[in-house]
Parts: sequence; structure tokens; C-alpha cells
Amino acid sequence: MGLELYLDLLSQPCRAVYIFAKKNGIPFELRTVELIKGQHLSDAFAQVNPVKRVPVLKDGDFTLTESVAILLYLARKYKVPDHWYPQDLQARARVDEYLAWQHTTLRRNCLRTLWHKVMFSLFLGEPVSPEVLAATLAELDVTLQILEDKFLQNKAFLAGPHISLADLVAITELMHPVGAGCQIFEGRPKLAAWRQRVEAAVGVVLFQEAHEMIFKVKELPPPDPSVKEKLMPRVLVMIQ
Ligand code: GTX
Repeated sequence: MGLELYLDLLSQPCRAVYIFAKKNGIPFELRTVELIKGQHLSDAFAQVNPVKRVPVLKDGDFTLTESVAILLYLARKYKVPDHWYPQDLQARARVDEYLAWQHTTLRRNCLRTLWHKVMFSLFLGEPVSPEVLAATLAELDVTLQILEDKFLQNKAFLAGPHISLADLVAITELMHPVGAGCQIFEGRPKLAAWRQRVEAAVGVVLFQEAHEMIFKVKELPPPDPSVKEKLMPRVLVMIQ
């Protein structure tokens, strides 16, 4: 069996892995796991990943979880163009720096925003309070400023003059609030121009394809009550 990727494109880390594999012509079998239907909570998927999360990579007998580890595995195994994860010590360290930073900051805030703006209504039938939403958006704003000031600065891309894994992870994160209807690029011309560069470097068609689901997130049907009951406590852990 060749490379298999277990993904749901509603999930940001899955989108990063999907775009990276597609963009680099890495052949893989897509195993779609629909989170909203609770497919990741099945016994069959627990055999693949006992933690019941996506993305997961299977390469023959080798199974790997964690999107960053998967991206690095693919970059190394398939010898993708250097700019994605540069050999140069300090350029690579810049990519690592972003990848280490994002987990508890931009990723968390973008996921929280999606849930507070759209998914809570879908799952619980009512939105979060305006105060909670305002606090979430304020936190997101602070993180966006750090993305712009500390990471992007006046460069074309986050880690230098070319697109890298850092940009791919960041843009897929930012599409969560965008899908939820937040105008996060308004009043941020530097970030808006960076977004255009990243989309162009990825390829507009691939970018749109990977984000189709998140751009239609508001149209999702409410999940089955039994799935909702199992999923909600897990989600609360992810967005706390
Ligand atoms: N650190 C891991 C990585 O980067 O790969 C995080 C993986 C992760 O959180 N996966 C989430 C998951 O599978 C998908 S992203 C959050 C989407 C939640 C939407 C649910 C409808 N979560 C499933 C779970 O924990 O139940």
C-alpha cells in the first residue's frame, strides 16, 4: 500500500497537509474522515489513530500523526523544493520558529473564532454571548498583529523571500475566521498582500479546492444529536 492520508478538509491541519502533498505532486490515497459525522470516533478509525484525530499519514506499516510532523516527513521523503523547508540553518530555524509558535496562538485563536462565530450555533442551537465573541476577536487581533510585526515584517513571506511551510500553515489557519465571515484582512494591507502572494504561490485553483468546505461552513447541516454529544466535550478541550 502506498501513502494514505486521513483528512477532513474542514480541519486546518488537514488542509495544510493536503495542499502540500498536492502542490508537490506527492501521490497519495485520500481517506476522508468526516468529523462532523463523527467518523473519527469509530472503532475502525481508532485502529488508525487511538487519539481519534486527523490528520494521519500511513506509509505502509508506518503511521504518523501531528500535522507538523507529517509535513516535515513529506518534505524530507519527497525532496520537495528547498524553499518549503530550507536547508540553510537560519532560514530553516525561521520556519521552525513559526511552526513552534502557532499551535497555542494563531491556530488556537482561529479555531476559537470559527467555533464562537459559527459552530456553536450549529452544535448548540445558540451563539456564544456577544461578550465572549468580542473577547475571542480581540485575542485574535492581538495574534494577527504578532503575525504581521514579528513574523511577516517587511518580507514577502513569513520566513523569507519564498513560500515555506510556515506560510502554508498560517494561511490555512487564517481561512478559519475568513470562512466564519470575519474581515481579518481589512485594515491590514501587508497581511492582505501576503495572502495574495501565498494564494498565487500555492495556485488559486488548489487553494480554492482545499478551502471549499470552510468557505461554505455556514451552510453545514446540524450534526446528529448523538455525534454532537460525543464531539462537544472534545471540541471544548481544543478551543479552551
Ligand atoms: N496538533 C494536531 C495536529 O496539528 O495535527 C491537532 C490535530 C487536531 O486537533 N485535529 C482535529 C480533530 O481531529 C481536527 S482540527 C479541529 C476540528 C474540529 C471540528 C470538529 C467537527 N479533532 C477531532 C476530535 O478531537 O474529536
